[in-house]
Amino acid sequence: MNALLKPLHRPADTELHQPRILEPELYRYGDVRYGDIRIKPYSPVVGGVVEGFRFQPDAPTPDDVRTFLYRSLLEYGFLSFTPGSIEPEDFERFASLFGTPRFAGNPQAPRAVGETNAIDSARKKTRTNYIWHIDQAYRERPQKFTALYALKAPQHGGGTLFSNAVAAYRLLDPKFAAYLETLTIIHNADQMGLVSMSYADPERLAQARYETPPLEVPLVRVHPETGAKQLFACELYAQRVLGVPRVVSDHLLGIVFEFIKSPEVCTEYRWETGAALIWDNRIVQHRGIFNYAGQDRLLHRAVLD
Ligand SMILES: O=C(O)CCC(=O)C(=O)O
Ligand SMILES: [Fe+2]
Repeated sequence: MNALLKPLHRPADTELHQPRILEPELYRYGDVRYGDIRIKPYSPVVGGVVEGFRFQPDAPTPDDVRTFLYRSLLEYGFLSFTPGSIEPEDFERFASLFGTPRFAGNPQAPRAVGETNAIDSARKKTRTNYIWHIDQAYRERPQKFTALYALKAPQHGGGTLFSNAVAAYRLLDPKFAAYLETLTIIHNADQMGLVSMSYADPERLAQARYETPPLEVPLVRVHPETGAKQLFACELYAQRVLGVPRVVSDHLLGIVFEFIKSPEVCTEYRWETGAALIWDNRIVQHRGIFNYAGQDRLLHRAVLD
């Protein structure tokens, strides 16, 4: 008899008959301690909350503490620091613990202090930060980390959503995942109008367009430090999958975007004034949530190579 023709009355093989779930090692439940510092999971598969740490601007942060925080960032995807951990004027120096700050603003998100830029609800009219993305995924060398500091958090709403895009990849059927790994896509900074909407001056716009040509990138990216595979295609920048018909490209990207949004791998980070956040763009995807109309929201942002 054809091996595919199986009688249906026998009990189903639950593992073969249902979609994949995440391996237990991707979940974080317990607290981790290092001296006075404690890291609690923010959600089961993405994010950690750092407690018991206070950034001292006048004394070098000990190497072992810095290494602990850095390793934890690679483990949790993002780390949040509770209000009181970092003073607003120390934000850029704090962020420098994880990498070298590089200015990455535009007229809508202008320079704040030093190399940081501001995300200010009073000024920023572009809304591309509310579309799922990986920062600067349209560049040859995108930034590793992004850090934010809340100078003014809205009382209601205005959170930042995170997806663990490594875990999202691990939700895929392995054969399908292996196929996706063979594909490249075009990431285009202006796919959803980020560049066009940021510059009113035609010459500056032309210059910005020239500096950010569409780029061929892998659909699945390998983290250079951990070796983990991340779904790299993101809604804000992905234009098309190369080498397949338009309809296939649309559907493949649609599946990737659906997986990024799986509640199993997502969480909403809720801001408090004085809180800081840093994430590894090689692990997570993120987006803001626009549900705070009429309230002020002011974040300072450091981009780290
Ligand atoms: O507004 C937000 O919560 C997201 C900001 C963002 O995308 C970024 O800072 O890179
Ligand atoms: Fe972003």
